[in-house]
Amino acid sequence: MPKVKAVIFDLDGVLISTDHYHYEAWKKVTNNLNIAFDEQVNHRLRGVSRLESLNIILEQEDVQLSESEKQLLAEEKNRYYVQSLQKLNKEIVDQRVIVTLTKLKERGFKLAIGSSSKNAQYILDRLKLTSFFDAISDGNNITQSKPNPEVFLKAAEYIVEDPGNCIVIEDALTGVRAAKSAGMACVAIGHAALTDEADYQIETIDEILDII
Ligand code: B16
Ligand code: MG
Repeated sequence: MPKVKAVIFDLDGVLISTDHYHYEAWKKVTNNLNIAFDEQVNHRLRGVSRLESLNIILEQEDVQLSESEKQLLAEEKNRYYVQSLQKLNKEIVDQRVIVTLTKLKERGFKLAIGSSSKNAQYILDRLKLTSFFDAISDGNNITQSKPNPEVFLKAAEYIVEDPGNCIVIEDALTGVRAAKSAGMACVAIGHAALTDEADYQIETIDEILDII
């Protein structure tokens, strides 16, 4: 592996887990529509953009909606989700996250976020994590979501680093594929650790400190 100079973190599922908030928000939308939605479908939404998530939910039930109807449902889901995000605060951040980010900064690595979420900045602010990062690449600055590499390539561009010197930490298979197709090394954590498509698998985030 070439010398790693920068670490790009996925947000949801890596630095914080808001899966259940996404699930509850989509559940309210699907209940209103009277269509089926369960934890297994929710699992397929990991790392996937809001509109693509809705398409995955609708394809289960073969529901046809116009683009403007979908837009309204995605906005409704986001209102529920953002309401839940009010519960986030710095006390709920796993101490291993703080220790890992602190030590990586001390060791001179550039740190960036590479998230599909359009709420990434808000979440980081609520968790008081924003100051650790040199750049945030998220759902607001991309046109194609993971497994397209755009979000990670933009992160590398923002921190002025060669993609080959970046390592990505991801919890979603789509994110692992995005990282690999960006030409970056990838560490899988959580659900993505079940795949061998990443270069490394870890159980807890502080294990990165032994890898790079
Ligand atoms: P939003 P990540 C992703 O975040 C989530 O894993 C995924 O479930 C969600 O649909 C996506 O963000 C979009 O989020 O609705 O807030 O824009 O894992 O890429 O940090
Ligand atoms: Mg994720």
